[in-house]
Amino acid sequence: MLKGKKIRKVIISISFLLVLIFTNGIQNISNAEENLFNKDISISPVPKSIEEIGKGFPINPKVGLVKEVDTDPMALREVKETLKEAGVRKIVESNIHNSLPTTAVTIWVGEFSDENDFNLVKEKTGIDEINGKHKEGYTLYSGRKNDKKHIVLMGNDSRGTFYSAQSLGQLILKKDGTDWMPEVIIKDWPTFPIRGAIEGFYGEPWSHEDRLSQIEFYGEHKMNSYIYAPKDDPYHRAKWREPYPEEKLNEIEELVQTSEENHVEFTFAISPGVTVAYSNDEDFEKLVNKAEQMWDIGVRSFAIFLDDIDPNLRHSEDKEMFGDDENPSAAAQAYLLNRFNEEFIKQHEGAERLITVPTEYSQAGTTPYRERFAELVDSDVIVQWTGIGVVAPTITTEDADLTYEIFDHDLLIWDNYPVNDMDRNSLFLGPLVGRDNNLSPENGVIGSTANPMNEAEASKIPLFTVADYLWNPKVYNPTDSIERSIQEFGGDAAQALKTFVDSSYSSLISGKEPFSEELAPNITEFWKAYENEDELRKPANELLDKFTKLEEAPSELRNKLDNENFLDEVDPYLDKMELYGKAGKAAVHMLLAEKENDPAAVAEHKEQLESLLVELQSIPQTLGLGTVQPFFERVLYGENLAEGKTAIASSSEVDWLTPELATDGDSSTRWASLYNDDEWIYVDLGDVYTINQVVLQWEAAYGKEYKIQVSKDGEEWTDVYTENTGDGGTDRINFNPTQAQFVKMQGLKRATGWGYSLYEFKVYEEQ
Ligand code: LTM
Repeated sequence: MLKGKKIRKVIISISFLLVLIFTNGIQNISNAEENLFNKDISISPVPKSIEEIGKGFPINPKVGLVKEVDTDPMALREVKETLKEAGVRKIVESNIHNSLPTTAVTIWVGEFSDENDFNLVKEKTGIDEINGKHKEGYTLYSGRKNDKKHIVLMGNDSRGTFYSAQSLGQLILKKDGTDWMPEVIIKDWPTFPIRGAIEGFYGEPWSHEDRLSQIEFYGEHKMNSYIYAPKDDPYHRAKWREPYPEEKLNEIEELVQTSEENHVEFTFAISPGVTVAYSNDEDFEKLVNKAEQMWDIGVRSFAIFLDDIDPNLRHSEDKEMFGDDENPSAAAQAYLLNRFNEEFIKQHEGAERLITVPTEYSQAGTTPYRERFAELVDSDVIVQWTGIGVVAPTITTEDADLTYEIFDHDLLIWDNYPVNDMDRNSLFLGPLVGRDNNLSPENGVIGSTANPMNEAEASKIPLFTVADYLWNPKVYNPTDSIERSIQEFGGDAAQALKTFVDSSYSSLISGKEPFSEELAPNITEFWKAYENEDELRKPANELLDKFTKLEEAPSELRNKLDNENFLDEVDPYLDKMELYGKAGKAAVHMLLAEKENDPAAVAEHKEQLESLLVELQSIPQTLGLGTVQPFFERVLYGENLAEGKTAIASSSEVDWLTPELATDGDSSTRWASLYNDDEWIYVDLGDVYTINQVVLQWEAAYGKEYKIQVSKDGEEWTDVYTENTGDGGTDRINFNPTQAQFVKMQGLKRATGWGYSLYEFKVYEEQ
């Protein structure tokens, strides 16, 4: 935690300032004084309002600290750590009711909700009005009175005080080696009451250490919720009836304690739906026993999840009891939830509201199940919802209003971002996007928990942006937020980390590939100069610089980033990135050598490029560098004649998986046929060429047996190649040079029950 703070102190966030000034009228940074330091202020999540009121002052080695008897101990801990880091060696502590310190700098920490106490703080420090209404809110004031400097950290409640301490840790800056406190008034509070993460993915659960570190991270970023629901923790789902063994229980107890110490609500979730008999008393008892086991170690928040299960009732006793209901599943589930709510939650004083996720959590609009579920489930149960779609590209206020109307229960978003359990060879490091800036509890949404990646450390990069959004969605700016996340996480290696994040951005909610997009104009300029016989050096050097960035970022990260877990998690991705950089350089050098009529150098670079491409292929992890592979292919095989050309197919599986998507040059889009063996697709090259190579980039629905046929008129077809043992992936097919305008993949036998599906269908001319 300490290290994180140190890094934050030197963050430069001019863009943050711009966000404050231009995107939200509430915020106001006074520029009455020419003060360079305001450019360095970076608080994340972005506060609701911040006003700079003076030049700031240095933090002396000896400071006073005034607290209340019941000042939040975690806030005090944070303040003391921050002060220690700021070089404070002596803290003169006193209670507000005792004699006050006479130090040059005094820090006041507490809620000061008693009127007399507040008046005293006012009189001594000069703080005027406060923001006292919002839960978890705080006022942070730093200024001067009678030659003394004061920092007031005043929470509206204990969590608010804790958050004011977190903001303090981010405010103190380094100025010529001195720790410097800017003079500001911050009035801040969260928009969403529940903000956090749900460890709700399939696959390898996080380690105990990962979880401890996550919980601290949530506290630092003003997230207040962690839902424990790893699908592949057997005691959570498959073996839900069994109590946790002692060792696991001890770990969970430590998680609960750490959560408390970081003002995070630990929710224990159980997923009994795979095997439970909803009406069975013994099953109910097992459920309650499991919850009791958790209660005894300090858990106060519970969830029963019913996602990804058979929507039909399986047990005869359930069929008997609920079979006649208008929606038997909803009735059975409501029975179990309400019984647990009544007989466990309501019987335990201090228990939080029960949380659930229904079986139909991602559909658009109403369904008979949803209607019945809404009608029957106790009104105080919180319902999780993923937005429209399991991984919702957007979540709008309209979606929320409609879903709230349907479920008629408070909604808590289960945001399936940045989860990558469905694509274990990709990292989703980009910011949260597509969530409406105007979404708020007024739309029935009381918060959101983001489902992260199996890679815990790497998840912190996008989770930072989730925290930013949930605290202050109105001013949330994904580009600015991810920038601040990179600065914080990357520290000295921030630049290299940015290159890495920009190459691992793509996800199901954002098709963006920033590094690839940055590279695209360099590639275009390079080819333009190459083809027009223009001076190639300048565009070549610019392109080489970009590839050098890719090549060098991994070693810079490995050398400068003090985060072994992260480096382990992303190791193969870094290897791949380095290879891309090397291959890119070899490709550029190959073409330069060709222009310089140096066949020996061409051969050398070509061989190097080919062997790097083999190495690249051997690493299954993927990066969001879509423009790079076509560049390599063009260098080696010439232009893809099919790109952008008309494609015709025998059928499309659905109307949006059209044939042109196989010739659009974008390997993330695809054509798919109906589920028949004899389906086909052909491309019209627009003219007759002498061709000798076809590349088929298959989706999971690939051809086991197929032919490549060519034609000059699109009517008479000649076979040039037959495949009898296709294994999917990428098929690079060479055949004798032949003249053709039309090139066809004629399916003979599908490999799966699906049809044929191609990301790309490429055709190359003889070199
Ligand atoms: O989203 C929900 C409610 N359930 C599961 C998650 O456990 C899983 O991690 C995500 C992403 O694969 N999809 C789900 O359907």
